[in-house]
Amino acid sequence: MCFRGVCRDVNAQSSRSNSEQTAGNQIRGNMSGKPVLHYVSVRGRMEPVKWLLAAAGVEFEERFLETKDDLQKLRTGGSLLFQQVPMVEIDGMKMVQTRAILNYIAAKYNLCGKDLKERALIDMYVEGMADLNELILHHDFKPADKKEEDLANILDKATNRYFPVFEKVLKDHGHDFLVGNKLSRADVHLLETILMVEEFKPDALAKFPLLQSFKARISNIPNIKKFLQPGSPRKPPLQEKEIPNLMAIFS
Ligand code: IBG
Repeated sequence: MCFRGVCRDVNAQSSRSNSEQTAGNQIRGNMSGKPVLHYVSVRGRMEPVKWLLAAAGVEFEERFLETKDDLQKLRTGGSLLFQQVPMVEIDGMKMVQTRAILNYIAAKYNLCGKDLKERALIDMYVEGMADLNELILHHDFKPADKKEEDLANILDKATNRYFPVFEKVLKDHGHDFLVGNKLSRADVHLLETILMVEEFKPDALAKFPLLQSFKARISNIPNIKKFLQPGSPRKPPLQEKEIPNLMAIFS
């Protein structure tokens, strides 16, 4: 899907204007050693990247595209392999493609299981969640007359296809985490997904007691707890009024 971009301050730590930040980023690169996340100032495709970094306890900086020109600057500067964001500067690379970025972070911070078989399970769970998340991502951009039907489909898929699978995994596996006995990216992505579905339907977990306790447990892991607190880089749900600017940036 194509939208427009925006460039704004991430952690709200800087008093410089957005355009100064954007221009500065082109010139300076990243002196802090922290990953730098280039995206618009909404959840979109960057949010799971922030979740993984936060879960791993990694601090990062954000550069928000605010105009199509901001996106264009990254393109003409040769920073975007496929002319698209998300883009993450990390370990001397300018990574694009959300899944590649997530795979790298998960591998680097040992969130992919202890062996190939754990990794295979984690990948299956994560890909299932990615399918559901893709539906959620596109919901905000559906025309008004299709929104109700689209939401019904999301809730149907969440509560009749995906949540039952993860409820059963937790039951059969019998540990605190989806795979092995240690936090993996699957746990992090599942918590993110649960919270998004609950924004649509607060009682979405009513029939899933193990997912309820999973949610409480994972939310309480210190790095994740911090990310869930107000003032963190986590983004709120997209607002209708933000859509025209996104369309302007990416169209
Ligand atoms: N497969 C790529 C990935 O996962 O990184 C897709 C990237 C992508 O589509 N990026 C969009 C883009 O750069 C921005 S995300 N478009 C410009 C172009 O020329 O293709 C847009 C988006 C939002 C919210 I914001 C939900 C879904 C998509």
